[in-house]
Amino acid sequence: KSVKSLPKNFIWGAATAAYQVEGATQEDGKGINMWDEYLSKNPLYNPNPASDFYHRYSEDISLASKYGLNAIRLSISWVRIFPNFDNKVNRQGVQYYHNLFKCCLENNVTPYVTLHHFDSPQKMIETGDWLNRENIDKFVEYAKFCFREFSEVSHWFTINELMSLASGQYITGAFPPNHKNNLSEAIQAEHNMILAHSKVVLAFHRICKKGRIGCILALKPGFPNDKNSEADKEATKNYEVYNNVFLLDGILLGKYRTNTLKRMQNILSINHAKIKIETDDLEIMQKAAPLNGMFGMNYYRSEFIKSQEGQIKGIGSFANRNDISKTAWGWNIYPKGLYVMLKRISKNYPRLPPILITENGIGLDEKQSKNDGIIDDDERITFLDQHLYQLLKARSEGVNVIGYFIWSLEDQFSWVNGYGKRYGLFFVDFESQKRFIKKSALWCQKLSATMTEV
Ligand code: GCO
Repeated sequence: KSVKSLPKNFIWGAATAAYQVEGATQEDGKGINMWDEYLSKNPLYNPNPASDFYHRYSEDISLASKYGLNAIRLSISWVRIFPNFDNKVNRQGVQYYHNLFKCCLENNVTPYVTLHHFDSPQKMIETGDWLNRENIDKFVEYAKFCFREFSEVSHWFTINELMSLASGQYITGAFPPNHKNNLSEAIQAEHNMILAHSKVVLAFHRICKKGRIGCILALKPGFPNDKNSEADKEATKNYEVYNNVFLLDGILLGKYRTNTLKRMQNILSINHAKIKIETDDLEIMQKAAPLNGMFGMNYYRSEFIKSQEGQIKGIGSFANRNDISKTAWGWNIYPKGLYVMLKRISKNYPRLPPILITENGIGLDEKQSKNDGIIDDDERITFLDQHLYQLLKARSEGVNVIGYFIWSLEDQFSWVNGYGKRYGLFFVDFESQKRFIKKSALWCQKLSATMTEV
């Protein structure tokens, strides 16, 4: 049951994020983002040089092309464009991204560009982050600048993984501003990001005559741990709204359906939390929803929900299933969850635009090969193959899924794991910055050569 060939015109890519690969955090006029500030005060990991992509991107893009990828996900670092969170443009930052996009196009690797990938300007954090509605309009101004300036880009994503960002910032506290257990702030930030996304979609359609825009959500399906337990099933319904459906409704429908809002209000009230949704918000969301030209879904794992309460009341907690294999970081390996989620959103959101799996991959604790040879990552090939198989199964049943981006093109800096969790198709020796091919890159190349009609 492994993938033998890819559909013709399939988007076959790998994904990166500016702050995770670029390094050069103080170079060419770049401003300070929330990670620069946080890591300078809490030196958990050094974000320099990361994978030194800022200087080595042409080598990495030609590797992507050589191993058969026809697309790459990149993100723009907001503070390279507007270092001081005002409207003063940093031309060196702008030029870097022009050079990068030109290199992609010359190598026939289509750039899919994310405007915000977990890297808010520090000055945004200091003025209330997404919770301050003026910052939503700052984001719209930044997006409009990019749409006008980077006309060579025709595939845009607004914000990456809204829920992972808000949860890291306001529930777990792993992301700046490191607030813990604040459900009001987390869900308000998510709603405000959905509003920001919607405003940017409307701006995109006013400015750009061609191209597509979308949003990227990390969708993590929940399944009742005990199918015969009403309590597990009820907790799972609430978990699904909390983790997936609230955001899917906001982005793809431009409204929160009655049942969605009822369950979210219930979760908020039993956690003594509340959010504000303005009527104008919903009008803007409603106008923008049908103008999404694509939808990005990041999938890593699924969870099995038991009714026993966890950190957030009302959404149960995650069962530890010893019948499900896990990664070295304890993440359930459950390829079927990708298929189930694709089928579910295809059924529940009829006007769904083309779907891209914008991240899927496995972090491994890999060592450099002895003789500088090819690194054997069969575990990653198995993981990717099993998930790609589920994607193609959903597609064969009519789901409009048109592409797959592996997380990640190369080993990179991780927000919470530093340099220890390697996801790349290419191994990076962070001392020498030498790249070493892994077997999964050869797997990509082989499949790329099979692009025939499936
Ligand atoms: C990690 C995570 C990240 C995310 C990505 C989210 O280990 O830090 O896997 O790499 O997957 O940044 O879009």
